[in-house]
Amino acid sequence: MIPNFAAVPLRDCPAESTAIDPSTGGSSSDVPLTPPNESVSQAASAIETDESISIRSIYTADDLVGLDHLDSLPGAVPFLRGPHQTMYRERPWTIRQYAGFSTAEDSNAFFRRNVAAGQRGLSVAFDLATHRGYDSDHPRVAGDVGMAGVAIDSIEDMRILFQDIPLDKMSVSMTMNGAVLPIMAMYLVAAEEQGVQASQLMGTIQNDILKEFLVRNTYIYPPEASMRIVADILHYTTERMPRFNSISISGYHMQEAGATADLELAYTLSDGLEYIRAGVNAGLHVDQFCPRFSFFWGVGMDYFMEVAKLRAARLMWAEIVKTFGPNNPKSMCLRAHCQTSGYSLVAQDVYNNAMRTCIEAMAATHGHTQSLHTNAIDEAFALPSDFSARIARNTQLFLQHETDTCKVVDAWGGSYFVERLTRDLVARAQTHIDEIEAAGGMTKAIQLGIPRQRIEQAATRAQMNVESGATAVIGLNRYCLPSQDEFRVRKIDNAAVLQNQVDRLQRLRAERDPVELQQSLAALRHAASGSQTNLLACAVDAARARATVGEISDALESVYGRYSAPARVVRGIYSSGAKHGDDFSAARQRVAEYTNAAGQAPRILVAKMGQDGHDRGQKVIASALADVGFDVEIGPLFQTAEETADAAIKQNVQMIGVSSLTANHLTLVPKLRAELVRRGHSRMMIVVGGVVPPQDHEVLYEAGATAIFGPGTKIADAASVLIEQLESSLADVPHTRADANPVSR
Ligand code: MLC
Ligand code: 5AD
Repeated sequence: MIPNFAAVPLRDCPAESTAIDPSTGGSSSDVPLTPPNESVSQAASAIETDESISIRSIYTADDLVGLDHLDSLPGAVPFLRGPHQTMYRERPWTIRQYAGFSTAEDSNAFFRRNVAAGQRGLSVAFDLATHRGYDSDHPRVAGDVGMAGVAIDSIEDMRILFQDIPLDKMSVSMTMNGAVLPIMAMYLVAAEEQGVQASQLMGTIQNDILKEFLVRNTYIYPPEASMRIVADILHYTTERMPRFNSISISGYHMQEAGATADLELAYTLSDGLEYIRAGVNAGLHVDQFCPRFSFFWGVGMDYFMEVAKLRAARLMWAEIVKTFGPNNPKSMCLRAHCQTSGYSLVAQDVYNNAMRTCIEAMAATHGHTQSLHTNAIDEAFALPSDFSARIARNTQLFLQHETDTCKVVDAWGGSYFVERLTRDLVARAQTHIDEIEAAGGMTKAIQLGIPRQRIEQAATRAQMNVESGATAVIGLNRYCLPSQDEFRVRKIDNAAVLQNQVDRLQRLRAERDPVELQQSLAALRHAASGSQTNLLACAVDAARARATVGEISDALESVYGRYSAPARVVRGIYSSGAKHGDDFSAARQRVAEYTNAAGQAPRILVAKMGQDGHDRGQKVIASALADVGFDVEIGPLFQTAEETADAAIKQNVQMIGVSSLTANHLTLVPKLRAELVRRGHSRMMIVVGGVVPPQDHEVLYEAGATAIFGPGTKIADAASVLIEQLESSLADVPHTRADANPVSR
């Protein structure tokens, strides 16, 4: 597909942005080269990373002294240098692009096109309705069906999703956590219908519920019940699916939520430790299930740090598993999938994202990932189009076919710097693991809010650093384009997908055997109330009886209940940034003047509607607006438009900030406006922030939004716009629309 170009205005770079600022590390010549053994001047030139690791300008053989892993080899404990002896020489990493959108038919066709073009493994993205255990016709999910992934309601959809894809030959990863039972069950039945036995299936189920409570938020049941489900899946796959990876323990989402490398490493491994305990408590020996544990890392722009992270992870995991007395070395071997960083990609000068993704892909492969997804350049606008997906996939093909990446194993082995960094990162991560263990393990630490708080603080700090220019982002705070060409992004017809799903559900409900269905759901409820019967085995029976995702989830919810997490605003971090410029002070001043004149601070509800659990943007914006002087309410996740309107009125706010990252804004913003009008609050302002493609702007303005803030917006700028609009609104002057480009994500 040829991009469709149309000019869109961009926000100006800061005036000083094209000049090199020595304090930001903008020029390497600012850091004097330090001769070996001159430790005083070395210390003077040290730079502190976000992980609080001190980086000197030069490393020598002295830095390797005392490192006891240097003689280790790839393919042997502790696997620091790679899980296999021959690594990519024998078999390159799997090019595994995460994808899914709209209907099972559309996604199946996309998968097959991608495989024909060089992709080697599948990775399924489900829509948020499915993630949260709702059928497409549930009233809470209308705006989410088919938007952020493929809509799956029953075995009928699952069969279509894998049509003409031989499941005994193609390894399939499924990113599913909350609704893991119905999805695994439907996958097993779809395979069965292809004549493929469970024992032949190759692939991975994410099944990592702890990080959902931590950062990703697509949980359904409370933590304890959720861990029972994880343990039952470990049991089932251990007994019947020897080629299948039972879990993909994920740090990726932590990095996306703001975690630095040490936090991502520590909390992911702590989650892994908790899952080992769950397996052992369920009566399994580590050698029965640990060889099929797998991991998932985010890989951002700090190239060396990311290489070090992948190496450090393997070393640390081997040490952790060792304490459980494994006999099989494979139990200690950490294998991982990686995805390049979505957060690092920006809407401004969008083709730069191809270079970012390539650098990140190099870090992932030089760190020796087993499988990789490379993000598409239009990440900040929408799901990948065929055009952007091709560039993303080809990035990996280039590395595999046109470079020497696959020729040598652990090319960084022995590097003074990388080996030292690996060890320093291990030490930093270990302090966080110790903190989690002292709190009683990850489940307890999550309840105490320790990891979430540290990640949110890191996210707010990262936002501040981008805004102040301390972190360089080309095209956003350096070397900006005056305007950029827009290109065509994938657009999903939410209403058409919804109609397709509703029709198919109606046919299914009319045709299946109701007695068989009810019996299978009763058996599932019974299994959930006790502890003896495997929940996945029961879910498979229910899927065979044509139970839907929603019905299987409801059966479990009737026993376990549905979990909702408290929302909180982190204060003081954004304002503590030493490098804030005049715009921050100006925004503060502006808010203070407004507050003095009005007798109260401006009041905003930062809301999340629909099933989108990405709350980094919501949290960061809420914290930053609080720090510039707003009175901020933060709404719970997963709200309907009706609930959001009610909350805003009850909390007596003047404006609602809608944070949208999964394209449900086109359905939910007009609905929110209608609900406010219906309740007699038509003057309440609505502003929208997040991933909003330019072609959606007009629809949102028509629906009554007064401002739209895209990825990268300076929060200080946004605050000034909001005050301006509030004043216009109070003075009954029509708003000027504000496309204040860009906001934080
Ligand atoms: C590989 N093999 C070798 C070898 N290299 N054997 C000998 N020598 C070598 N050099 C063997 C392996 O042992 C294995 O066989 C087989 O080849 C396949 O290699 P693999 O390394 O296991 O690769 P793969 O099958 O791709 O599995 C990678 C994985 C797996 C283990 C990391 O878990 C996986 O595919 N994960 C993907 C997860 C994913 O896509 N997640 C998306 C999340 S997106 P054998 O016999 O040992 O199996 C998301 C976003 C969101 O979460 O929030 O929505
Ligand atoms: N298709 C392709 N990529 C997706 N991502 C999320 N959903 C999809 C999808 N349906 C990617 C984005 C996002 C990350 C979590 O996964 O890159 O940042």
